Amino acid sequence: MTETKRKLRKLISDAKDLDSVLDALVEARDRRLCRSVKDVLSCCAFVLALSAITGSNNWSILSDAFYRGWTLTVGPLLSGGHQQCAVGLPDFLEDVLRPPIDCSFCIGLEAIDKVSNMSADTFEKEYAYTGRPVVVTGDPNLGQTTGLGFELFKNLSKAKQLKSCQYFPYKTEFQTLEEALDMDERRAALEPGYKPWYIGWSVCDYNTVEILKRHVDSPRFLPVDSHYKPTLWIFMGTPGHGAPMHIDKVAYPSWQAQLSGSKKWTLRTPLECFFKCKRQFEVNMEAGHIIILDTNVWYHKTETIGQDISITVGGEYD
Ligand SMILES: O=C(O)CCC(=O)C(=O)O
Repeated sequence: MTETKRKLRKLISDAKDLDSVLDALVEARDRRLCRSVKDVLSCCAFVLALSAITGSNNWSILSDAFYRGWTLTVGPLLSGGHQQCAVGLPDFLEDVLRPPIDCSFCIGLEAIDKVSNMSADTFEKEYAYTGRPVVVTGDPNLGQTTGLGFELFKNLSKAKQLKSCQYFPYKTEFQTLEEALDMDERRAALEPGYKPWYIGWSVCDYNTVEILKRHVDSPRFLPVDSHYKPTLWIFMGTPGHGAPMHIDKVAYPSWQAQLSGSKKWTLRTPLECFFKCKRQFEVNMEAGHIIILDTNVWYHKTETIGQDISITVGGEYD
């Protein structure tokens, strides 16, 4: 007897009524259909990735055709008849199908600049809109950061004053930010024997942003006429953990200030720039450093290093 038949037989003997048996069968059929659709998509993705890597001009024609095919045929078909398949494109396909990036932002770049006391003028001319990452030290606004840490977040969360818009549990088991901030105090304090953790979340609720802004200011060198979104991002966690390699789809470039602890950033150029630019950069951030990064063009991953919990706050500017 095949594995599938064995499973079905068990399902039928466990089932309470005919309806649940039928549901299970429909589910099994949909899952099988999803699998074959995913196989076809993977093949297409492979061809697209290959043409992207080799810099083929056919890339945009191919990816455009793929997107059209998806939105006109596969998407509606999946969402109409087979709810389980009606998911967005898998992450790796999103990556492959994103519009190709103009590599001018990384051409000739050999290392990430470190600038102390960056002026608004230099920032605007050399870094703000060029896609060149930079690490800034000695920003006076960051020197005034007070009390932003686990304790404050925990208290705000308990008082229902910490509203998050997006939450990333990464490899932790915490389903919500509230759950994460309610973790065992000894685990939060990094006591030996307790499980490591790393989480991130965004705050876009006006009142919550205002509360956090009493504790931390945006970097002084950001363009004065920047209408940056009031959203703030917080990432924090224990050594050895961080965010996996990914590329973002956010509106603007970002800044991120290291408030405490240390974190290693690994930046990778997109595939289409592999033969035009250096492929990978690393930079270690210490408390008081601010990284400027266009996370829409740089793949990036992070890892807390050193002995302490890393806490960062960041945002976007335009
Ligand atoms: O700081 C981190 O650990 C992750 C940051 C990140 O992935 C982002 O800003 O897109």
